[in-house]
Amino acid sequence: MKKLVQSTGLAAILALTGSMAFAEDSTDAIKIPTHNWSSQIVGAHIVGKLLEKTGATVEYVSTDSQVVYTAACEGDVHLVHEVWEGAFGVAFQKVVDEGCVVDAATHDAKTREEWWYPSYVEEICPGLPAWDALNACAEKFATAETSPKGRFLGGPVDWLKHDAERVEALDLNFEVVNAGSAAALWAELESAAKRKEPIVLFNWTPNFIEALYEGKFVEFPEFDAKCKDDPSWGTNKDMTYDCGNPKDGYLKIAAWKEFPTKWPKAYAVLQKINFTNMDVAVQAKLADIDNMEPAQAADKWLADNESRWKAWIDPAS
Ligand code: TMO
Repeated sequence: MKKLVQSTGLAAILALTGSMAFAEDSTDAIKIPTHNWSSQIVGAHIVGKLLEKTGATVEYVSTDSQVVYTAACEGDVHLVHEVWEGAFGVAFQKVVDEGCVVDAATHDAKTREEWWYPSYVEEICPGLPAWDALNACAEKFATAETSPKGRFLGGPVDWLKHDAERVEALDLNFEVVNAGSAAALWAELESAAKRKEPIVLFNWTPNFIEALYEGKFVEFPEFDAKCKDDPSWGTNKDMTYDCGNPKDGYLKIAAWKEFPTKWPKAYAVLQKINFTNMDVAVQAKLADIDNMEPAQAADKWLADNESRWKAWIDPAS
């Protein structure tokens, strides 16, 4: 009897150490969010295809780009591979501080999201790119909807750019009109550029737009973390957002806190994925200029970057 108990105990110990040493990734699907701009959607499919190479099953879930951080906190989605500092830094940091999301990796890409104009606008509004040149020519940017104020064409509201707060804090004679989609931004830019009409709109880098148009970002007062929390910081002593967006913003990968233990092999790959500015721009271009479907664009990127991702999925590297 005693012997039996001992050997059962030994078997249990062996089984336990075995399961620890050879922990297999869960067969549950890894849920990857897709958002409303093209590099992100293509990149999501690249990330998905790389995780599939570890044996994982993945599922793509269309998700609001702010709500995604709560969803990742609750484990409803499992990663966010394009965390732009300017748009999502606050939402991301909040869930990292709560301990439910981990900062899995930082891409090499440096990002900027800001008011932007095509180059010919400098002739219409001298003094640009300095932000304080805008008020003198605000009326030239007016539309029927905003006249006599100038129109700033912002991105979809879920990118949460605080443009209206900035307009107020810097006393700009502009009104923010949010585009319903990224495609609507580019359509307005194209039609303005054809007629060389004044336009100032939200844009970012890396993006495919820089391959199509010469242009510049408006230079607002330099970003400082205090600008968004401390009204007394900056030129306006009573208001926050009297500054621009970060110029060298990070691009990070976030993961649900259970990801590393639930899918350890997939997590090791996720941590090695590293996109450059060129990668993100190319991902946008494949969708927006070459009109590829996301999965097809992802296959193209993977075919063109094989030696890089082979190193990312190699457990020995
Ligand atoms: C988050 N975005 C790249 C659309 O600015």
